[in-house]
This record gives sequence, C-alpha cells and structure tokens, in this order.
Amino acid sequence: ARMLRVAAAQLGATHRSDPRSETLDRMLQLLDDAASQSAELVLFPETAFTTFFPRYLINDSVELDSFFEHGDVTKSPGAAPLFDKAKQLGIDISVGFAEAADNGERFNSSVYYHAKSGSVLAKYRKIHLPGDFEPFADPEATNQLEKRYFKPGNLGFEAFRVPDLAEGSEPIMGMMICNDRRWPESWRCLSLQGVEVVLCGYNTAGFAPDLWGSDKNQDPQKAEETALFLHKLVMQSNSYMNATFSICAARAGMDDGKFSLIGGSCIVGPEGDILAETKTVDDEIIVADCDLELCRQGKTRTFDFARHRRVEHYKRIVEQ
Ligand code: CDT
Repeated sequence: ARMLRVAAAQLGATHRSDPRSETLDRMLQLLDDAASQSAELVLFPETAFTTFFPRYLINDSVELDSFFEHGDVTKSPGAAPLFDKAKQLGIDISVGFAEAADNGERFNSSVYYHAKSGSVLAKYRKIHLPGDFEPFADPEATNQLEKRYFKPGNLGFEAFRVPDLAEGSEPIMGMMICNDRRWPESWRCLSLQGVEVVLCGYNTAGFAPDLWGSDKNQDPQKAEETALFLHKLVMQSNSYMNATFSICAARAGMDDGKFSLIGGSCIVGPEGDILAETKTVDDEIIVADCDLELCRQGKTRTFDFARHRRVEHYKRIVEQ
C-alpha cells in the first residue's frame, strides 16, 4: 500500500465586497481543520482568495486588480499567510488564484506548494477558459467573462512527482482548473504521464440560465441538480477512464445573495467511486485515505495505454 490522506477544502459564499482578510481567515481555519484530521495534502478551490469575479463586468481597474495576486503568490500579502501556515503545519496545499504575472499577462492559475521544502513544486494555468469576452445584454445575468480577464494557460498539462508524500513513494500528480475537468483531453494528457492524483478546484454556477442554456435549466432546482450531476459525472468517469484518484474542491454557496454556486466537492477513487463528499454549500473539509496502489489495476489492465491505445485513429483530436 502507498497510503495518502488527502483533503478538499470547500469554501462557501464569498461576496464581491468581502474583505480579503476575512476570506483568508476562513481558509486558515479550514487548513487547521484538515490538520486536526491529519491530512497530508489539502486542495483549495479555483480563485480561492476572492469571490468568482469573472461573473461581473468590472471596468474599474483598481477593483479588478484587487482580485489578482501580483508576482509570487506565496509572497503576495493577501495569500502568503496560507503558505506560511501550510509550511508550519507540514501540510502540502494546492490553491487556485488569479495571477498577474510580472510581464503583465494574466492567468487563472493554481500552484502546488510543498511544505517540507517551502517551495512551489508546480504551477498550472487554466487552459479551457469558458464564457465570453463581452457580457450578456441582460445586466442581471450571471456572466462568465474569463476570456476577458485571462489568457489561456501556456504551461500545458504537466504531471509532477511529489517528494516526501505517500510513504515516500513520490506520487504523480497533476492540476486542472474547473472547466478543464469537462474535457477528456485534460485528463488524458495527465494520465499519459502516469498521473495518480488529479487536483481540480472549481466555481460552477448552479442556476444561471443564460450560461447553461437548455430548457430544463430555466427551473432553478432542476438547474442546480443538473449542474451537480454533470460535475460528478465528469469527475467519476474521467477518474475511472484514466485510472487515477481525483480531488475536487468547490467555491460554493450563494454569492451576493443571488449567484448560486454548486457544492459537491469530492474525493474519487480510480474506479470512479466517491470516497468522501461535502454535505453542505458552506466552508467544509472532507478527508479520505487513498491507497495509490489501487491505480495499478486500471493502469496495467483495461487502460494499459502501451498495449491498447490505437493512436493511429486519434489524429482528428489534434487537428483544428
Ligand atoms: N469556473 C468555471 O470554469 N466554470 C465553468 C462554468 C461553465 S460556463 C457554462 C464550469 O465548467 O464549471
């Protein structure tokens, strides 16, 4: 066995005007909770330090800048205390944030922070940016303006090994962010590198008729149910088809009293089985023990890529 105790830190409602220090305190509290349950790795959501600002058209550059981390995220005043605490507790964390890079480019990013070495082991920049550049005509609509605020990620889907974890067996991990989880290509790029734990933070609108479109999404309750169903469907099926554990963490709840985000943070095994899942849409920690050896079955049998893939028939996937 190669046991690893992992946690997902779900964050509940976070409003546009919430002071960042308040949100950060909630994250520190969640990290403490995870530590008290002996988690070795904690995943936080996409753009975890603030509300999900791409739902708004923001023309004020000062306000927009306040949602971004400028320069090294581990040193950024609004984020550094989380990394410092992780180091102090000896717990690895992965967390999503809006990145304003030194050269002025902006990305929807996440990092894997390795507590023992006190360093960022890996960085990922979201590749599949959903939504539009221009807002919907309806001023009340939930927008999805990621294409306006971010560039598509330029770092690829790079798996990485984590030292000093899973009984020293150096598990292979990979990151994706929210919408990426709906694309089988994201998962396959990681699983071709032998990934054993996929980390995915998200902000997924529940009732947002302009975004999701279909008739059944005009009913708030049905819309939430569908959004949650599709979320779990992709986490479970892709974990199975790529013989990997996955952890996903939601920014959930009712932001600003009117924008609903689904919960459903969960830890999934390599046969698509849910090992732990949140029960609320509030701040909540879930923990599961993962035996990474369980990935071996799928990786050496049904999904033994070397024996069974037929790449000569996959060319369409990479053509425009
Ligand atoms: N944050 C993010 O990527 N959210 C998207 C919403 C899709 S827009 C219809 C998601 O895939 O959950």
